[in-house]
Amino acid sequence: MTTINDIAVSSTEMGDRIERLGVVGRGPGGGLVRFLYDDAWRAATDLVEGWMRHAGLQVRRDAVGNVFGRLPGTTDGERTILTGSHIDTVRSGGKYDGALGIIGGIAALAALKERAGRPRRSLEVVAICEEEGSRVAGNLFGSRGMLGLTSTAETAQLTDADGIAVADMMTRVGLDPARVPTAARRDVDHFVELHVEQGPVLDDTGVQIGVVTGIAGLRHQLLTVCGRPDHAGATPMDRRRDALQGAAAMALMIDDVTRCSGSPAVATIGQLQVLPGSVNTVAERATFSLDLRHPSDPVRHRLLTEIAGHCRIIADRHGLAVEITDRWEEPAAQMDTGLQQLLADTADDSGVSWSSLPSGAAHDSQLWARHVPTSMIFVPSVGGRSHCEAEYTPLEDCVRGATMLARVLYRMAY
Ligand code: HGY
Ligand code: MN
Ligand code: MN
Repeated sequence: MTTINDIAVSSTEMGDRIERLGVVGRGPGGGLVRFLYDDAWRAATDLVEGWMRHAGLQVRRDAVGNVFGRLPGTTDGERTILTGSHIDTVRSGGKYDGALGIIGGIAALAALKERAGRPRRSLEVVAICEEEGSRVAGNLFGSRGMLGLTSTAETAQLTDADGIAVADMMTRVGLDPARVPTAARRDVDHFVELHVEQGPVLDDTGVQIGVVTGIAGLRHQLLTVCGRPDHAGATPMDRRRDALQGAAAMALMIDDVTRCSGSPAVATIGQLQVLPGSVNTVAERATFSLDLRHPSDPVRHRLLTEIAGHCRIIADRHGLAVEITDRWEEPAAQMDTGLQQLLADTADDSGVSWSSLPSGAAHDSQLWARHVPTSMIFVPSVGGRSHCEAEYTPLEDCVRGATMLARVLYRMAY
């Protein structure tokens, strides 16, 4: 009889795959740029599809481009336990965010097939087509597709910075936007995601595995500050309506308000555009993004209301107008307590150290958790670095995470 300690993933294969996927989309600066339906995305999905086939899984792609590898079950074969993560990256991203959950998921299913044979319940690994919102503000587009939360109409409306509609991107990679609704699934019972922590907790404490308790909620906004263009040399300082100076005051205020609220509130301004963009013209318009997160939805909403109020006061003081547009909101999510316990017990039985921790980063699991019992396994991120080329997790930790995933899936499906 198989016991969980008989189940282990191949370290050589995982190491090789992390490196191979880790160069697909590598830009001149070194980081990865692998955006929804671009050439790197295409190459990456082909690569992982090949690995799924090599593992002897039944492979298919759905209508939005999610790639699945299935290990069919025997007695309860119609229902599925799904694992996986996203194949896309942020701009200049690292090679572990998302990729580890796919590579680790394939390794886990391959190990289970080899060591334990066919499961009772079907197991699937998925390379999710999009999570980051890097190319279009379609965050979690792949998981939304599987959950029936997107539509053909949305693919016509959503465009990238060059005005290309998702529908046209899809056609270019051989997907039919009219078929988007067929990506919806009703057979998924659980979602389990392996991911790098992307923060410093596990690395600082030397704990091997994180059992995720919940995921912070977030809102993305676009703030547009409007002033008046004037000559940089001839306009006295007291006659200016400088949009960038207003935006800068707002940025400092947002940092202050968030710090005063205390941890775990976080606010990030990652994008700023100034128009007309001349060195010698006072800024007419400054547009910046705001990413604000907190695990308590009411606290997040209160902070956003406070920030909006201060923005209006700053705008008035500078003779400016400010417009705030909501781009995306994802409420906080709780991971399933039964699955957290199962993961903790499995770590104990494997002699692996673990601790419970919340996720500050957003994940596909955040959406899945509203629909099916969901859990996340974290492995350490060296220095807590992520969303940059420096993102790194030693192979030994990646292998340990994938082995924990395989053992948890074994307990759930066999
Ligand atoms: O933004 C996030 O937290 C995630 O990495 N998409
Ligand atoms: Mn990310
Ligand atoms: Mn991720």
